[in-house]
Amino acid sequence: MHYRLGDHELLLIDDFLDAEEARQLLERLLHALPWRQDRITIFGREHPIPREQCWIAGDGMTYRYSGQTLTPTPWPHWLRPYAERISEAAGETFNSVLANLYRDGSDSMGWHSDDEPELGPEPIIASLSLGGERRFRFRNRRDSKRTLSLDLPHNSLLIMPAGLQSQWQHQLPKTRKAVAPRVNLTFRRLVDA
Ligand SMILES: O=C(O)CCC(=O)C(=O)O
Repeated sequence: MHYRLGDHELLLIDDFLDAEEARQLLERLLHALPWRQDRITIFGREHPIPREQCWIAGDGMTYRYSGQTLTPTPWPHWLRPYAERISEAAGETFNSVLANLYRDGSDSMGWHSDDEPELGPEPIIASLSLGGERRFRFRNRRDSKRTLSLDLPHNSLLIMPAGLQSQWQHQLPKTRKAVAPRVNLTFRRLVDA
């Protein structure tokens, strides 16, 4: 499915993995990753982030965002083949993943763009969703009334193209609906890594 966002085209691929493969990958991610609820500082006050996360990358590839410095968990060997398949689908060579765990509807991610300097000027981001379906929203950085909402179902891959991050922000809002835990893997390429 293609969605138009200003000059950009988003691609959402449903049923990206085989059903059994997706189920097994979700189980493995839930149980085998060293999930952490890190803390961020907003206006001088420290808060726990409303989700758990795990930064997966090569040795020494730290990642800074929202005042946090994430030190990498090494690539689990079983995740590598997925990085290769997703790199192929997105036309980019990903070398790192930010994994997010939304335990229930009160976990969320606030408005932001994936525009950290480590990602270079025009990053392509590919985002694999596993588990409970959640709503995902975009808003234009210059005109916040321009928005787009889509639902990200289990086993879908969203590809955000080059150039999108500098013009659009995204968020994963909280929901009052009863939702199953969701794991999201955002594949990234750290430049000069
Ligand atoms: O959970 C999601 O689908 C979004 C994650 C996200 O925005 C990010 O990791 O930058």
